[in-house]
Amino acid sequence: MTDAATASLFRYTYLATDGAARLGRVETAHGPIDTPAFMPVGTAGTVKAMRPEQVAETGAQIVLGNTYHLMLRPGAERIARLGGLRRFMNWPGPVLTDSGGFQVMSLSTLRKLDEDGVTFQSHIDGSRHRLTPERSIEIQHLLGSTITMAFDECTPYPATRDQAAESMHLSMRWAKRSRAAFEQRNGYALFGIVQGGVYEDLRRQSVDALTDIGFDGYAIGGLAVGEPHDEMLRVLESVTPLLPDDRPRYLMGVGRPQDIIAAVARGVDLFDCVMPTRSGRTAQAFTRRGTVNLRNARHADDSRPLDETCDCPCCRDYSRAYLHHLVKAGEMLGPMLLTAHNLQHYQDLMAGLRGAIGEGRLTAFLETRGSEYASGDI
Ligand code: PRF
Ligand code: ZN
Repeated sequence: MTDAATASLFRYTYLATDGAARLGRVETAHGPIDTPAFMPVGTAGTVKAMRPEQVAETGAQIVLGNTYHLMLRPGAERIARLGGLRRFMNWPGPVLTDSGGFQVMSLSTLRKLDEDGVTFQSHIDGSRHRLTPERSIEIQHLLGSTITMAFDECTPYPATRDQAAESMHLSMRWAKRSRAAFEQRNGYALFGIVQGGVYEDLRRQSVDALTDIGFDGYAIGGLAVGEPHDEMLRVLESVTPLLPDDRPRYLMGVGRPQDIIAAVARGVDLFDCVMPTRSGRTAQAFTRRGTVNLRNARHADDSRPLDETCDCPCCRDYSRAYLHHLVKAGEMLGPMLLTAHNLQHYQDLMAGLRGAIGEGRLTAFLETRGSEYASGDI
């Protein structure tokens, strides 16, 4: 195949815009992704409590995996021998893998960062490991990742301007090394990650550095790390207009439904977050009227479904009383049903956003759905 044909197999096109929001589609070697899209988190090669078929039934088209967890257990070389992550976990669609630096900083002990990379101890058994841009890209290649993420440092919050600048420049040097280490293949992609903390001029420098290198997509990192909600929106508003409009934009680790809605309105296409899956395991359910805690005794005699407007297996076939019982009894089916519901809720939200953008009624959608979520716990 010619180079031109090779390059055309990973492609982002938008079909409609509404303000800064885009309705689009990403084509990959492993299938399409309709955007704006939410990617369920499958950290350790599984979307916890869900079989892949059930994940697909919610409407999810791509899942996320983690370099950090999979390199430690069961090991990237082993997964490669077993046919790659998609085959290993029986997920036929596209997979995006995070590059590891963020997880090293949040999970491992005795981390030591230098110009070349980071040395750390496993949170599982204390063994010593090293990640560099080159090794992270190699691991993601061994995993067979559809979308590989550049190796970066997520600047903590708060950070002084000097700290944020130093960290961002390191991430940009690592981005260049990530690009050089990445082997371009048909329908596979490498995304760069914008850093720079809450400083708009640093964010602009980061976008310039990444677009000079050239990536197949652009992620916005270093947000949702403790800064106030309006700070996140201010930074987003300053970054998305600078990004090339023919590449997908991914806001890493976000978020609550109201954060996703606000970011879509500002031009973001891809999201991932543990919130729907983790909440499902701690008995918290998302509904259009707010979050519901199934541990609460008020559900004990409630024969109604969790969410009348949802047609997931959990809401179709089970009562709030039964879900409450499962949670109280510590039964595994509780997390399974609540995770399925929460993922369905997130996917329905994304479908709603896509419909609204396509029909030019995003403003009305933001007003109604945004205020519904504002009610908090119900
Ligand atoms: N970098 C990477 N992964 C991430 C982040 C980041 O900044 C974040 C920040 N919200 C979540 N996951 N590589
Ligand atoms: Zn449901």
